[in-house]
Amino acid sequence: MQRGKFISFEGSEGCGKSTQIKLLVSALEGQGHSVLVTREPGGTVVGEKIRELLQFTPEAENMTDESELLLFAASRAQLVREVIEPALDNGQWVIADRFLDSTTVYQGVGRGLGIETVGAINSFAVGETLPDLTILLDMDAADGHARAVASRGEDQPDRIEDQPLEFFQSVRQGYLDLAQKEPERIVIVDARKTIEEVEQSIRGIFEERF
Ligand code: T5A
Repeated sequence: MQRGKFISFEGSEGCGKSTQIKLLVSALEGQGHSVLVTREPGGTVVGEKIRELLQFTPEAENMTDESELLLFAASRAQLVREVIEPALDNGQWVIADRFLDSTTVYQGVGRGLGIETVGAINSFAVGETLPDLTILLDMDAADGHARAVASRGEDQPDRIEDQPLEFFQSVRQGYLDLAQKEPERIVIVDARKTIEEVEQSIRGIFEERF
């Protein structure tokens, strides 16, 4: 059995990851691939409990940045071993809506915990499981925020979405720095374009890579 491909989507809020993942899944399935989509935090019983704690538990408002980092890592450690590795071994393609780069930039840069510290914890959490390709949907943080607010409607922002604009600006810069360090794995796509144009760019990258 040929091992499946592992692709992650990254970017700050409202950049269009979920929208593009849906389109990509239907294209890949149309080519005969079996595809599994994961989201982070979450994706397992343990991970969904952690998601609730991280995002929607008002009593957890005094959570320290260090605890936040370890909880994201714990959710991912479970997801990798329980879901991602078995699926890849089974020949499935795995599309991850966020993976370890989110922790590097949100906790390492945004929260200021440092990318070396976060890198060590990320490595412990995921072991050898790294994406073959990462699509970074890049756009101005304020525009992404406006999209996210519009699509949220009446729903309240979660604990992280509620951060000030500067937080998301540093997250964006963190992603761009990461892409510069790992140009083979991380490909930047201009997320300001229309949904169809972004989809075409991603298709082009897939045709070239796989
Ligand atoms: N987090 C996560 C950490 O801090 N550390 C970590 O390690 C991890 C894994 C996750 C939160 O946790 C943080 C990051 C996040 O703050 P989430 O609920 O999963 O929270 O939220 P996000 O991943 O940020 O997802 P969003 O729903 O905000 O953004 P998406 O998925 O990127 O955007 P999408 O596709 O839902 O689109 C948003 C809106 O824009 C429109 C869509 O129709 C939708 O209305 N849209 C476009 N409009 C115009 N042009 C385009 N090209 C468009 N593409 C989409």
